Amino acid sequence: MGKNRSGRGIAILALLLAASGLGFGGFSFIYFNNLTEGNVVQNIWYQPTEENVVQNIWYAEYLTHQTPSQQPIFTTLTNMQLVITVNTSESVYISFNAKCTIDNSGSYEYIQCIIYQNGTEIPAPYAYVGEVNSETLPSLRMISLQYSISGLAAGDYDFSIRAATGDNTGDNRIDDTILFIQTYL
Ligand SMILES: [Ca+2]
Ligand SMILES: [Ca+2]
Repeated sequence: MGKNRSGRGIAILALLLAASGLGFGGFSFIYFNNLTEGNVVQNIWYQPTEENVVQNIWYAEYLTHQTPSQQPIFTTLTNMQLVITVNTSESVYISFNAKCTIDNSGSYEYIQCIIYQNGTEIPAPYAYVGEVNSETLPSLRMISLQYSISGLAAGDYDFSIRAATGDNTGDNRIDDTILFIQTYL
């Protein structure tokens, strides 16, 4: 009997926690898993990171909005240029984040951002955000651009983010630009 009462207590507690919502997210999640025995994790894939060790980090930001050059001219965004040193066997990880406001007042409008290595365009991946379905009101678009390069010879490298705007009328703006680069082994 004692065992049965205890079991009901746990079940009721589980229901209360589940009903309490996100405030007890951790607990309700654990109890929910216990109650749905039909759902069983089959496999988990996980690549251990112990073998990849960060060597150096470079960081640049510019948190004021700016208007990119008109396409097809791509110019370096303010502060978005880092000269890094790559040592023997190191790989490079690049991350660029930004917030774009496309004003959409004209015909099709967009902002495109490209990574440049020593002044040469890296063709892909690039970031491209623009209006959808002939929007006429401003829209907000987030950019997250990541790239990893291996096999570089040891030496200094210049990485930059250049952008262009396809813009007929009204300024399309890019804001909160952050460039993060790390080398790793
Ligand atoms: Ca438009
Ligand atoms: Ca515009």
